[in-house]
Amino acid sequence: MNKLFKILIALLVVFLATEKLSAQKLKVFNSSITKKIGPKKVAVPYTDVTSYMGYASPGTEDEIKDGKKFYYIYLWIPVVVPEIGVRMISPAASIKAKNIVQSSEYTENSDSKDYFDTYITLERSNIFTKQEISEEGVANASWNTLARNDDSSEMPKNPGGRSYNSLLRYESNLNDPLGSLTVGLYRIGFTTYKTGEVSGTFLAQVASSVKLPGVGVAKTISTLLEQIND
Ligand SMILES: [Ca+2]
Repeated sequence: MNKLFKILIALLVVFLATEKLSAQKLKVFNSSITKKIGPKKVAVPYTDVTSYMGYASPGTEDEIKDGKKFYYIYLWIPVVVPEIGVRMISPAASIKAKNIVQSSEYTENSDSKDYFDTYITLERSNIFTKQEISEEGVANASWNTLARNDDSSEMPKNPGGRSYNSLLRYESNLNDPLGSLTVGLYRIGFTTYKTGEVSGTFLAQVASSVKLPGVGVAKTISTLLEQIND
């Protein structure tokens, strides 16, 4: 190998490594609230962000809905909130943050290069107290979809260069009993936009402009109960 060729290879490696890093760098999670700084309107970041790192493997979906294989992450919201933000990126971006829930599925598959075109929903149940949360209670609960998102331009592109990652914000609607952000059990539904298998690592974040003391984010009801009954 001649010297020039070696240098070119080295440059290519550096370029690809940088490209991958920049492709997966998450920006601050902004709320829908803005404040005026001089003549500019600037979005105010959420102050409470909980991160969940997971891995979805084909054939382990929780439900097939409208032909899509849906996976759920349960969410306990401990206080009344004005707005909730949810975003998801696949493959999981590496982040430095407080409040990271790392699932065992993620730990076991963190080397995986698989990723999927995310599609997310935020759903609220008719369960409003911790005491009502059980496998059976959740199986019989009714769920109302508050918001959904497929692709968001606010999210980093996937390693293939496509804007396929998801972000949603939902503001509480106090005029609608089904649409207000009360204390209660919620879930983040996720699937892949195209009908097919969901496979790969992901990072999901739940965010609020008010503190969520005792928030819970878990793949299963038993893990959620362990978290919120600590
Ligand atoms: Ca998508």
